[in-house]
Amino acid sequence: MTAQQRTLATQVNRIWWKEAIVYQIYPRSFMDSNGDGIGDLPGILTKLDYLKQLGVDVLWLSPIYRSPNDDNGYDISDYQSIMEEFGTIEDFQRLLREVHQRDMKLVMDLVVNHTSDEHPWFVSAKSSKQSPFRDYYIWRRGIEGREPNNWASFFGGSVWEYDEQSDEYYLHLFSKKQPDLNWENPIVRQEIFAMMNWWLEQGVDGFRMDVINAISKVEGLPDAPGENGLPYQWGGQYFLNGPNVHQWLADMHQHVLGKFDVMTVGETLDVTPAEALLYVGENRAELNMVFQFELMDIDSGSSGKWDAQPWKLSTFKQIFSKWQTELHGAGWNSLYLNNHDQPRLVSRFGDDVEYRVESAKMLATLLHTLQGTPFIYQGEEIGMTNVRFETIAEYRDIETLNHYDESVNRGEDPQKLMQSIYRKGRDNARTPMQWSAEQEAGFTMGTPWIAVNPNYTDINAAQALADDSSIYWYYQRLIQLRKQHPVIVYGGYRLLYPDHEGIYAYLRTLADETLLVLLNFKKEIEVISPWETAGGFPQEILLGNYPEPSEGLDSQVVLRPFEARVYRLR
Ligand code: TEU
Ligand code: CA
Repeated sequence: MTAQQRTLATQVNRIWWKEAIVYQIYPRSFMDSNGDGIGDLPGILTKLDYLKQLGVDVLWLSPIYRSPNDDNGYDISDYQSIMEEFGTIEDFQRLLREVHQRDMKLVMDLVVNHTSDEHPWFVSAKSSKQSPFRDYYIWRRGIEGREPNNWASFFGGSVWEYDEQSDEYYLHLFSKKQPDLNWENPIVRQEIFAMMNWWLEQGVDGFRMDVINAISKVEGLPDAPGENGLPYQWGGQYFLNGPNVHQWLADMHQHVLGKFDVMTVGETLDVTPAEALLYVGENRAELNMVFQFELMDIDSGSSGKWDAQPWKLSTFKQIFSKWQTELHGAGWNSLYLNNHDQPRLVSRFGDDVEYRVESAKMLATLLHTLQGTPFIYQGEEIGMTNVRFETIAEYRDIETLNHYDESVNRGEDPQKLMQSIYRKGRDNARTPMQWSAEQEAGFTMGTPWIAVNPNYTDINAAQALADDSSIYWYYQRLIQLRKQHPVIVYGGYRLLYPDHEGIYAYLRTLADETLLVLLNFKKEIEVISPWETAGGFPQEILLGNYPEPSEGLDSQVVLRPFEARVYRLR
């Protein structure tokens, strides 16, 4: 036994979801099996070997429940059946079986801050104030002919929708087809816990919980300061991390999660590491990890995400370092740089033109050598990029379309709006998975629900599988590296060169093993002599994203554009 293995055996409590790699599937855009242009469960089934070969352990499916698709499944009309376009419950059971047969796990998306307005609960609630389901949602009378308060919805306009029949408004943080559930009602909590138990009894291995820190709203739902409603950045005080959220999650743990060996990750907008620890602290029985948004907000301007700004590497490093340090030994991090709501990582943080392959591998090296559970979003492993559709008519996302309409109505320049949509729109991540250079990228035999990115002829999985220097195979090596070196999962973290605007360098240490990770985030060549600061000398290079080592003095490292290296030190 090496010292490292001894440390591991005695000091570290090994847990499968800390060692796992998660792969997120956005089913609508993953693989279409029947030519209707919409990805489906039988389609996913045909790609399990591709995912297994990559080395991932857990698949997270974005919502597959019945839904009218106002927000692509994040508006659920029946929590216990499968969306017709995606298949049947039998298709689901088969998928789950085949995932388990391959020794992988499957995590469901849990969307319980709101339902669809077509959910039978809401249909009944709306039909009459006497409905037993009325109190499943949040209804208020207007004040002097206007909305009960001035909060703004994430998807534009007020959070309140007027219902003429009852002369009351209902609250929706997202679209008006996504009414918020009233978690204050204990029957609502019971219903949700029962539904979760049902899925866990089916054999699913956990949940990714949609906007879970929004379920508890501030009592009295008071007005926010400011005349035009509540901009997103201020939301925290009113409906994020609200007064009862921890009690309810503790109850959920007691009545549901604690009974199973499952993985949970909460999507939590606007949380600091200290707030995150209240959800994921190892001394608290709530969630395993959360998705933080600090990094995703790094390029947001004062008016929010659409007002995209340049970002600085020093800030980027500061954010990661803060989360690495503050959660170490106390809670657990999730690691991600994109998902179905965010632009593609290589377009946002790398270079998707000249150094697409190098920068995709460099960013992957970051995610897979930090402490936390890495999440890969479909297509990331082949370096898929943002898309630029010529007209707004080709876009599908409700957030993008509402934003465009509202802004054009306010008189903003459509050309400028398209530029910000190219940079930040959610459809960047939602174009079909690029499987091959064949028709519609091999995604469908029909017409896809959203157009494929025209670059599929060059960027696709078939090409990646055939090229042993591809991004795909690099991800496979990174995943293996993590499995071979527990220091990557359980070790400590120390940042070097905090103020450097070109290089991200850090040490990972566990017992006698120390790794040094060097990442060049720029096109310019950088030369550094890290050994003294690192307190060690190179023993071997475990991984790099350039085939040949660069020339330089022994004491120096020459980092080429977007170069990544992982050293083992002695
Ligand atoms: O996202 C929560 C959320 O706040 C996002 O709307 C985010 O602010 C936005 O996408 C940034 O552009 C979750 C889901 O991930 C998202 O797909 C859903 O639309 C949303 O909840 C409502 O369920
Ligand atoms: Ca289909």
